Amino acid sequence: AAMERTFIAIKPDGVQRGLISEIVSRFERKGFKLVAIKIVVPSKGFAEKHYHDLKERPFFNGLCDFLSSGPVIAMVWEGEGVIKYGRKLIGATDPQKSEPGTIRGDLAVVVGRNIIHGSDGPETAKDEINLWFKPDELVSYTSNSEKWLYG
Ligand code: YYY
Ligand code: MG
Repeated sequence: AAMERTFIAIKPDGVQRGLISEIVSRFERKGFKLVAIKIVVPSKGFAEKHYHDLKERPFFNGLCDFLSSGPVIAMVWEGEGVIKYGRKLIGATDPQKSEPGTIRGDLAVVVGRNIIHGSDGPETAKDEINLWFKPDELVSYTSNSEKWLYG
Protein backbone atom coordinates (compact mmCIF):
# COMPACT_ATOMS: atom_id res chain seq x y z
CA ALA A 1 0.00 0.00 0.00
CA ALA A 2 1.15 3.54 -0.70
CA MET A 3 1.51 6.35 1.83
CA GLU A 4 -1.97 7.33 2.94
CA ARG A 5 -3.90 9.22 5.62
CA THR A 6 -6.78 8.22 7.87
CA PHE A 7 -9.09 9.99 10.29
CA ILE A 8 -9.00 8.74 13.88
CA ALA A 9 -11.11 10.15 16.74
CA ILE A 10 -11.05 9.43 20.46
CA LYS A 11 -14.70 9.62 21.49
CA PRO A 12 -15.93 11.36 24.68
CA ASP A 13 -15.70 8.11 26.70
CA GLY A 14 -12.02 7.64 25.79
CA VAL A 15 -11.25 11.25 26.67
CA GLN A 16 -13.13 11.12 30.00
CA ARG A 17 -11.47 7.83 30.94
CA GLY A 18 -8.00 9.32 30.52
CA LEU A 19 -7.07 7.18 27.52
CA ILE A 20 -5.82 9.90 25.14
CA SER A 21 -2.12 9.23 25.64
CA GLU A 22 -2.60 5.44 25.65
CA ILE A 23 -4.37 5.57 22.28
CA VAL A 24 -2.03 8.13 20.69
CA SER A 25 0.88 6.04 21.91
CA ARG A 26 -0.30 2.90 20.12
CA PHE A 27 -0.41 4.68 16.74
CA GLU A 28 2.84 6.51 17.43
CA ARG A 29 4.83 3.44 18.52
CA LYS A 30 3.62 1.48 15.51
CA GLY A 31 5.36 4.03 13.32
CA PHE A 32 2.47 6.09 12.01
CA LYS A 33 2.89 9.87 11.78
CA LEU A 34 0.53 12.35 13.40
CA VAL A 35 -0.26 15.12 10.90
CA ALA A 36 -3.26 16.81 12.59
CA ILE A 37 -4.78 16.84 16.07
CA LYS A 38 -7.31 18.95 17.95
CA ILE A 39 -9.79 18.74 20.81
CA VAL A 40 -13.36 19.67 19.91
CA VAL A 41 -16.92 19.22 21.16
CA PRO A 42 -18.87 18.40 17.99
CA SER A 43 -22.46 19.65 17.67
CA LYS A 44 -25.24 17.09 17.24
CA GLY A 45 -25.58 18.18 13.60
CA PHE A 46 -21.88 17.69 13.02
CA ALA A 47 -22.04 14.20 14.58
CA GLU A 48 -24.95 13.38 12.24
CA LYS A 49 -22.80 14.45 9.27
CA HIS A 50 -19.90 12.32 10.47
CA TYR A 51 -22.14 9.24 10.84
CA HIS A 52 -24.46 9.98 7.87
CA ASP A 53 -23.98 6.47 6.45
CA LEU A 54 -25.70 5.06 9.56
CA LYS A 55 -28.76 7.34 9.61
CA GLU A 56 -31.20 4.46 9.06
CA ARG A 57 -29.82 2.40 11.96
CA PRO A 58 -31.75 2.22 15.25
CA PHE A 59 -28.72 3.39 17.27
CA PHE A 60 -28.07 6.46 15.08
CA ASN A 61 -29.67 9.05 17.34
CA GLY A 62 -28.05 7.75 20.53
CA LEU A 63 -24.71 7.49 18.76
CA CYS A 64 -24.86 11.11 17.59
CA ASP A 65 -26.00 12.29 21.02
CA PHE A 66 -23.05 10.48 22.52
CA LEU A 67 -20.41 11.75 20.07
CA SER A 68 -21.58 15.32 20.71
CA SER A 69 -21.78 14.90 24.50
CA GLY A 70 -18.23 16.05 25.27
CA PRO A 71 -14.71 16.59 24.01
CA VAL A 72 -13.42 14.45 21.16
CA ILE A 73 -9.79 14.19 20.04
CA ALA A 74 -9.78 14.44 16.24
CA MET A 75 -6.63 13.27 14.49
CA VAL A 76 -5.15 12.48 11.11
CA TRP A 77 -2.51 9.75 11.00
CA GLU A 78 -0.27 9.07 8.01
CA GLY A 79 1.67 6.00 6.93
CA GLU A 80 1.87 3.09 4.57
CA GLY A 81 -1.36 1.10 4.92
CA VAL A 82 -2.58 3.26 7.82
CA ILE A 83 -6.28 3.09 6.87
CA LYS A 84 -6.52 -0.69 7.03
CA TYR A 85 -3.94 -1.22 9.74
CA GLY A 86 -5.45 1.55 11.86
CA ARG A 87 -8.68 -0.47 11.89
CA LYS A 88 -6.64 -3.50 13.03
CA LEU A 89 -5.12 -1.53 15.90
CA ILE A 90 -8.64 -0.40 16.87
CA GLY A 91 -10.23 -3.87 16.73
CA ALA A 92 -13.77 -5.05 16.02
CA THR A 93 -16.68 -2.61 16.45
CA ASP A 94 -18.10 -4.61 19.38
CA PRO A 95 -15.46 -4.76 22.15
CA GLN A 96 -16.91 -8.13 23.21
CA LYS A 97 -15.57 -9.41 19.87
CA SER A 98 -12.37 -7.35 19.62
CA GLU A 99 -9.19 -9.35 20.11
CA PRO A 100 -7.01 -8.71 23.15
CA GLY A 101 -4.13 -6.50 22.05
CA THR A 102 -6.43 -4.19 20.12
CA ILE A 103 -7.49 -0.81 21.52
CA ARG A 104 -11.14 -1.79 21.93
CA GLY A 105 -10.22 -5.31 23.06
CA ASP A 106 -7.95 -4.01 25.79
CA LEU A 107 -9.79 -0.87 26.84
CA ALA A 108 -13.55 -1.10 26.18
CA VAL A 109 -16.46 -3.38 27.08
CA VAL A 110 -19.63 -2.48 25.13
CA VAL A 111 -20.33 -1.36 21.55
CA GLY A 112 -22.03 1.89 22.57
CA ARG A 113 -18.86 2.97 24.45
CA ASN A 114 -16.07 1.69 22.22
CA ILE A 115 -13.84 4.80 22.74
CA ILE A 116 -12.44 5.29 19.25
CA HIS A 117 -13.39 5.86 15.62
CA GLY A 118 -11.31 5.06 12.55
CA SER A 119 -12.09 5.55 8.86
CA ASP A 120 -13.11 2.29 7.18
CA GLY A 121 -11.66 2.89 3.70
CA PRO A 122 -9.92 5.36 1.37
CA GLU A 123 -13.13 7.19 0.40
CA THR A 124 -14.41 7.64 3.97
CA ALA A 125 -10.91 8.63 5.09
CA LYS A 126 -10.87 11.45 2.54
CA ASP A 127 -14.42 12.56 3.40
CA GLU A 128 -13.86 12.44 7.17
CA ILE A 129 -10.54 14.31 7.03
CA ASN A 130 -12.28 17.02 4.95
CA LEU A 131 -15.23 17.16 7.36
CA TRP A 132 -13.13 17.53 10.53
CA PHE A 133 -10.13 19.54 9.28
CA LYS A 134 -9.32 22.50 7.09
CA PRO A 135 -6.46 21.84 4.67
CA ASP A 136 -4.11 24.18 6.58
CA GLU A 137 -4.62 22.18 9.79
CA LEU A 138 -2.76 19.24 8.22
CA VAL A 139 1.00 19.46 8.69
CA SER A 140 3.36 17.88 6.19
CA TYR A 141 6.80 17.12 7.60
CA THR A 142 9.52 14.52 7.43
CA SER A 143 9.79 12.43 10.57
CA ASN A 144 13.32 11.61 11.66
CA SER A 145 12.23 7.95 12.01
CA GLU A 146 11.09 7.62 8.41
CA LYS A 147 14.31 6.17 7.04
CA TRP A 148 14.37 3.61 9.87
CA LEU A 149 10.69 2.70 9.46
CA TYR A 150 10.69 2.37 5.68
CA GLY A 151 14.33 1.73 4.81
O1 YYY B 1 -16.56 1.72 12.18
P1 YYY B 1 -16.95 1.25 13.55
O2 YYY B 1 -16.90 2.34 14.59
O3 YYY B 1 -16.18 0.03 13.99
O4 YYY B 1 -18.48 0.72 13.46
P2 YYY B 1 -19.72 1.28 12.59
O5 YYY B 1 -20.47 0.09 12.09
O6 YYY B 1 -19.25 2.28 11.57
O7 YYY B 1 -20.62 1.99 13.68
C1 YYY B 1 -20.27 3.26 14.19
C2 YYY B 1 -20.48 3.27 15.68
O8 YYY B 1 -21.86 3.03 15.97
C3 YYY B 1 -19.75 2.18 16.46
O9 YYY B 1 -18.40 2.51 16.71
C4 YYY B 1 -20.56 2.10 17.71
C5 YYY B 1 -21.97 2.40 17.23
N1 YYY B 1 -22.75 1.15 17.09
C6 YYY B 1 -23.68 0.83 18.06
O10 YYY B 1 -23.85 1.58 19.01
N2 YYY B 1 -24.41 -0.32 17.95
C7 YYY B 1 -24.21 -1.16 16.91
N3 YYY B 1 -24.91 -2.28 16.83
C8 YYY B 1 -23.27 -0.84 15.92
C9 YYY B 1 -22.53 0.32 16.03
MG1 MG C 1 -17.49 2.97 10.84
